[in-house]
Amino acid sequence: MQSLLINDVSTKFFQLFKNKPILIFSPGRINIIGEHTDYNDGFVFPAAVNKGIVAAIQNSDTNYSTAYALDLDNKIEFDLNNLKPSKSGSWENYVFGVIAEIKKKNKEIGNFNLVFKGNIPVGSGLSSSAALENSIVFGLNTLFNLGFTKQEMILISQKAEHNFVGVKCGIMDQYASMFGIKNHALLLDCRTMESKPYQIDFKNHQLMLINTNVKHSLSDSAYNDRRTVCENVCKILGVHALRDATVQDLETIKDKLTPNDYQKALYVIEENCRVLLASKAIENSDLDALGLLLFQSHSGLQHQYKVSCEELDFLVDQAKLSQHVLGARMMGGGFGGCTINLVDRNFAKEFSEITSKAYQKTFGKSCSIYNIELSEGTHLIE
Ligand code: GAF
Repeated sequence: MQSLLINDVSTKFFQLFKNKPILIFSPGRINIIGEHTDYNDGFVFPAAVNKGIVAAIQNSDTNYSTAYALDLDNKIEFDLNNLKPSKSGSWENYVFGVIAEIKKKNKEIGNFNLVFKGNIPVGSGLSSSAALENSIVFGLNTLFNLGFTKQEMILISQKAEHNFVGVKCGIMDQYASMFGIKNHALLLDCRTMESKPYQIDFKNHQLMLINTNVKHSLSDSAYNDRRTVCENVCKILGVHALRDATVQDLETIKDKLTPNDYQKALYVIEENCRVLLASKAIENSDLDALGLLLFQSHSGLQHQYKVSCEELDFLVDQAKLSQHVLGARMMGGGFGGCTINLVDRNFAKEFSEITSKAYQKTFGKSCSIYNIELSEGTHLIE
C-alpha cells in the first residue's frame, strides 16, 4: 500500500518540479486506552500504524515556496516570511503552523517544494493531522539540517496544531506517530515523555478498527472546552494537572464543582488508572481484563466525559452483544471516527459482517472495517 503512495507522490513531485525529492513516511496512530489523559499529564497507550502520509520535499530556487496536497489536487504558493492561519479546517494550516514554529526557534529555512498524499481516512480519529505535521517537520529538519531531535520535532508539531489549527491537543498523537515501533504499543507517560514499548501479540485475538464514517462538527471546540474544564478543576484542587489528583482529592472539592465538571474530572482520574491496569493486563496476557477496561473506558467517555456520539455508542453496544469481542471503545478525540475492538480472530469476519449490516440498517450508511498493523514511526524512505 505504501509503495503506491510513494510512487504517486514521487511521480507528481518530478512532474511539477523536475528534481528528485527527499521522501518521508509518517504514520497515523491507534490508541489502546487512555483517552483525553495526555493533556492532563497522564498515561496513554498508543501505537503507530501502517496507514499514514508520504511527503516529498526539496529545495526550491524560486522566491516562494509551494505545497501540493495530492489527494485534494490543491496547490498553494506562499511566502515563508508572511504566514498567517488560513480559514479554519484548511490543510495549509498544518504546513504554515510547522514552519512558523520552526522559525520561533530561530532556525533558518529556505524556500522549498512539498508534495504529500495519505491513506488515513480523514476524520477517522487515526490522526492524519499529527502524521502530516510530523512529515513536514521531519522533512524540513532533514532538508535544512536544522538539528532538531525527535522530541523537539513533536513539540513543534503540537504547537503548530495549537497555534495555527486551533486545537489545544496533548502530545499523544505526535509522539506515537514519531516514535512508533513495529508490532509494539507505547505506554507513554505524558509528563516525563518517557515510554515503554510493549510487544502486541494477542494470540487468537486481534485489534480491529471500525470507522463510523462520521465526524460531528463540534469536535474541535468541544475538545478545547474539555481541556479548559480540566484546567479549572486543577486550579481549585491546587494541583498542576489531574494526573496529580486522586478520586479522594476530588471528593473534597465536589461542592465547588458542577455535577458535569465533577464527572469529567473523575473520568480523567479513573481513565489514567485504567491505562496502568491495561498495561498490567497485557503483561499478564489477561485479555479478559483488558477487554473489560476498554468497555469501562468507553462508558466513561460516553457518560462522564461526554465526547462520544450515537454512532460510536451503537458500535460499542454491538461489540457487547458479541461473545467473540472482549472489549471495545471509541478512540481519539471523539464525536465520530473509529472504535477499537478486541476480537477473536476466528470470528473477526463474522463480527464485522454482522456489525456492518446492523450499522447500515440503523443509520442508512456504511461503516468501514480496518485491520491494522503496528508500525515504525516517522522515517525517511531510502
Ligand atoms: C486527539 C488529540 F490530538 C490527542 O492529543 C488526545 O488528547 C486525543 O484526542 C484524546 O485522547 O487525538
